[in-house]
Amino acid sequence: MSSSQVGIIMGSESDLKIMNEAADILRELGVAFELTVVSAHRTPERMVEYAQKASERGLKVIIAGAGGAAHLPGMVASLTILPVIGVPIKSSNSIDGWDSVLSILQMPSGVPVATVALNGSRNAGILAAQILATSDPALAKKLTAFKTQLRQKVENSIREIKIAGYENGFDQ
Ligand code: RP5
Repeated sequence: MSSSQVGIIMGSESDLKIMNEAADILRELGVAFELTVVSAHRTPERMVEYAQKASERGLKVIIAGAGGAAHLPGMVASLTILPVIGVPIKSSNSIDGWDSVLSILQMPSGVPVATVALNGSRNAGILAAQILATSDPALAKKLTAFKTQLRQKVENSIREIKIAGYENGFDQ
């Protein structure tokens, strides 16, 4: 049994520079996670074993990142009923990121992958935490504080722009 709630996997070590943003936000929110490389094409048996054992090992959500012909998130989703969040990566073998996006996004009916933006692994981490927060009030509180910070940041920028002399035109 793993103590991790979220499994972060990626097709290659070269994806880590993007996928570490999911790890960072989960760490900030105090969510236990594990992180490793699982390649759909280069280690297919490892991928099948990882996906099939994820639930019994205690994971609740899987975040899977891959670039190019990005089959990892979809194939993992086909092997587990855990929610899978897919992160398309603009990798060295990717045609401007579009191949990664479409490979992960365009799943057939019945096998969903929650696809975030290209290189959007921070959002994948936040979404994983939000899924866990539906049954974790302490985590829900942290996420509410996180969203409040986002709002305050924008409110501060609105004030600063006004102070800089620009007309607001929409005073609340
Ligand atoms: C994909 O191919 C990986 O997810 C990675 O984004 C890309 C390139 O992998 P490397 O050749 O850098 O190992 O399978």
